[in-house]
Amino acid sequence: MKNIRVLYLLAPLLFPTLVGNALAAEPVIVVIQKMEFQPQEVTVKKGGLVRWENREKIQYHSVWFENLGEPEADYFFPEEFYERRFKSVGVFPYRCGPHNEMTGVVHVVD
Ligand SMILES: [Cu+2]
Repeated sequence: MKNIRVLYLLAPLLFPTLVGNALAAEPVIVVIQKMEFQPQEVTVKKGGLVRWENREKIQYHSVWFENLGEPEADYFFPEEFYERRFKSVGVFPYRCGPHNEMTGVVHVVD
């Protein structure tokens, strides 16, 4: 958990995609609860921000865009969240690293 907190502090330096939230519309929220992404599919405009909020009681999860060839994403815990900005149009499936059956899709449109 400590590592995740440090990551959030450093995130604007490490991940430019997380910068500039204040300039964008409200993020689209995906709730993580009962081992599911809710809703399972969301659509955002190009440049839009998606925020995954962990609302479990004790269970950690991740949001891993495995199909993009990225390394497995960090876990985040109840009351923590993960954000990602989508800069290109497309269909982006993802899953939870530790729970194969938890899947979702982000559609990015012009
Ligand atoms: Cu999970």
